[in-house]
Formats: sequence, C-alpha cells, structure tokens
Amino acid sequence: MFGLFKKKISAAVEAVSEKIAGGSEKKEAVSEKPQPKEKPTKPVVKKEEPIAKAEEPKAKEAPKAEEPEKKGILAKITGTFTEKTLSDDFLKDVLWDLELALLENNVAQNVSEKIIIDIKESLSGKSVRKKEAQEIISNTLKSNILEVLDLPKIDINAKIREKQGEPLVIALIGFNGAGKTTTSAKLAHYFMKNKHSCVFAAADSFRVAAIEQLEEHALKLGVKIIKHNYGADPAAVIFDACAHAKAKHIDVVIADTAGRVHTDKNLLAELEKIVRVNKPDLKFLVVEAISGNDVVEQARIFDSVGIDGVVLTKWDVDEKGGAALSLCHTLKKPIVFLGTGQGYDDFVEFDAKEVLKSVF
Ligand SMILES: Nc1nc2c(ncn2[C@@H]2O[C@H](COP(=O)(O)OP(=O)(O)O)[C@@H](O)[C@H]2O)c(=O)[nH]1
Ligand SMILES: [Mg+2]
Repeated sequence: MFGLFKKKISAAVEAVSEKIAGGSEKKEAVSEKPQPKEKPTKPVVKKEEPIAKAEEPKAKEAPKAEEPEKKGILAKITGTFTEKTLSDDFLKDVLWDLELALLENNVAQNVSEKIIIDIKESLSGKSVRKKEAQEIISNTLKSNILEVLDLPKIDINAKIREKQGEPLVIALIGFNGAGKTTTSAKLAHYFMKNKHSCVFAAADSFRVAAIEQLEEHALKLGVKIIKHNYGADPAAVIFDACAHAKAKHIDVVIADTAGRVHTDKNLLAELEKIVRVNKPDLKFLVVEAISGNDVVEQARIFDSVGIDGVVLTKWDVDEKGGAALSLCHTLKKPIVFLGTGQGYDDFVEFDAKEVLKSVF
C-alpha cells in the first residue's frame, strides 16, 4: 500500500533534509545568529581552531586550505559549529520540493499546504543536522497523515446487529467506471464470509448492460438480485429489494446505483430520490484511487446527499495515496474499504494506522 507515495515522499524528505542540514550552516541561505565579532586583521590563533586566511604566506597554503574543511567535518560531528538558524524564507524555498512531491501524489493543495506549514513551524529558528531534519519532517508528516486519515471507523457488522432483523441498506454511489458494480459483488462476498445474507438491488437501470453485469456476479456468488427493466425508477428497485429482504430476513441490501456525472442534474436528482425514498443506512462513495485533484470536487458534489464513508478502488493500479488523504480531509468521512484488484477477495478493510506503518 502507498508504494509510490512511500517512494516519492521518502526521496523528497531525504533531499529536503539534506538541503536543510546544509542551510543550517550556509550563511547566504539563512539568518545568522548574532556572533561575537572578531577583528579581521588580527585573527586569534588558538590551537584547536584552524586558520582560514587567504592572505597567509604561500608556503603554508596547502595545509591551511584543508583546515576549514576539517573544521566543517568536526562541526558536523560535534554540532558545535552550527551557528546559523533556519529562516522562514529559506524553509519556504526548500520545502517547496516536498510540497511538489505531495501535490504530484494527488494530495489536495490545502492538505499539502497544512503539512508544509506544520513542518516549517517545527524547523523555523532551529539549527539541525540531516538526521534531525529527517526525523522532524517524517514525524510531522506522520502525525498530519494520521490526523487526516484516522477517522471514526464504521463497524458494519455491528450496524447489521443494531438493525435487529431489519435489513441494513447500503447504497454505492459515484462516477461511471469507479467500480460500484465490482464493489457490490466484493461487499456481498465480504458479508457472506461474515455469515451475513445479502440481496442485490440492480439500481443502475440507466447504463447499457449494467443489470446483466450485476446479474453475472449474483450468479457466481449465489446472491439474489432484484431488478426492473432499463429506464425504471431506481428508487423503486431498491424499495422492492428492501421489501424482499424484510420478507426473507436477509441481513443486507446492496444497491448498485447508476454512475452519475456530477454535472448531470437529472442523475443527481435521481440519487436524491433514492435517498429520500429508501433512506439507506450507509451511503458509500466509490472512488478510484487514480483520481487526481478532481476527487475533492467529486466528493463535495456527491456529499450533497450525505456520504457516510468511502470505498477507494483500484488501489492496486495506483499507490499514490494522495486521493485517500484528499477525500478524508474534504469529507471528514472514513475510508471503509480499499479495492485492491478485480477478484472478490481483493478487498480490504481500511486501517489508517496500518497504512501509515507501510509508509514510514
Ligand atoms: N484493478 C482494479 N480494477 C477494478 C477495481 N475495482 C473495479 N475495477 C475494474 O474497473 C472497471 C469498472 O468497474 P465497475 O464495477 O463496472 O464500475 P462502475 O461503473 O462504477 O459500476 C471494471 O473493469 C472492474 O473490473 C479494483 O479495485 N482494482
Ligand atoms: Mg456499474
């Protein structure tokens, strides 16, 4: 998980830490702490302090040219020579590389900005070596990512129990091709493994072959499917599936809805009707992990009907991870499952701490 994210972000942290460590020593890049002034014409020669003077006699040039280098190395080891502190301007420049890496991994701009501000605050006015810089940056990244991702979990199995005999109704919503039908099948497989019975509601009566696609899964999984004809009212299909589930004491109704383009007002109105009529217990937004920054816009539009959680699909295709951060930050709703392939078992419960462990 987060494979690419890990690779790219680790590389950026490494590079940025290197620059920051350099910046802790380079005068031109950072603000200087006031130091006791030395008279330039009369350097005080101490045994342990090397002399770095270009005006020295030529005969002594060779050994003296090496001395400042020695001093630099010694300073790096002891840390005593680092007298410059990191200025905000310098950090802003240097941390841009990290911000870019976050943006390239589809982390929404407001999320990456917050991360960078936090890192800047942790480093500002400090004088650090590479390892410390790396530690500060990694820890700030970790705490920020955890803060964004670690939202209260949805315990679906507990929700089924809470319904006390009534079916739990789950509606999957999202764009065409996001993976709603595949996720319907994976959910059914997941519930059956947990000894819960399911019924499908073929509520995508809009897209060509959508009903047949779900029927195929129903057949393979041995799950009953409630369907109407194409063009039928999807709210009515789900209503019938709920009635069937109640009559047959089925635990879960999984409603596979039509993929809707958020600019299509009719389809959104249809979704609102589904919610008004059937009051699903859980509305899961199904989103591809490969979505770019438009994921935030998608989430906001679909959240007009009230999203309870997210299923992030195609995690196996793209491990950037940024979409996960952006969605959680925008919706403040948890990612419930990750789709990790096309098989029924390629479906894992999302755990923020586990994900984080795999990144750092
Ligand atoms: N690699 C991969 N492919 C997926 C995943 N989920 C769905 N797909 C594929 O994405 C395509 C669209 O999925 P579908 O369920 O029809 O999307 P829908 O239009 O939202 O119902 C299909 O080819 C699926 O096999 C996933 O987690 N990983
Ligand atoms: Mg579909």
